[in-house]
Amino acid sequence: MTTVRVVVGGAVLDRGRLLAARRSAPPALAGRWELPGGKVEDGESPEQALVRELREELGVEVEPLEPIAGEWGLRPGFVLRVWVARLVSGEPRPLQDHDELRWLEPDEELSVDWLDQDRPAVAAAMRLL
Ligand code: 9L3
Ligand code: MG
Repeated sequence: MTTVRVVVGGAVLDRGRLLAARRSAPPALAGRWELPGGKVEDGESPEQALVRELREELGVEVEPLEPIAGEWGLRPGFVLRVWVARLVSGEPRPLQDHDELRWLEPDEELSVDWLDQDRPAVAAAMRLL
């Protein structure tokens, strides 16, 4: 049996803007922008993992709302799935793995260098703004 591990990303929306996070690690990904998140651990749902990851990485509380249709291959054995999420409380700060955060307006989608795998979900999330 092959188990595919899910990496969950959050399309965090607040006041008509989408949160983008610039990775500081690992070196191969540093400087590229992503929808923040991380690996779903055993026994967790993707939504639970997203809430945990964004608490750890950004110091915020979010409420996952709905998945964006689709999944995108990462390195072998890992796929990216993305949930739309609402910022519930806190001001995001780059506590781990990121060195810059930006809230993007609808016309700023292409103003940062997104990781390739994140681009379809970013486009879908921007259509929700
Ligand atoms: N990844 C890609 N796009 C994303 C996220 C959150 C993660 N939106 C990739 C980068 C890493 C792997 O997934 O290679 C695991 O992510 P993390 O646990 O280092 O955040
Ligand atoms: Mg992460």
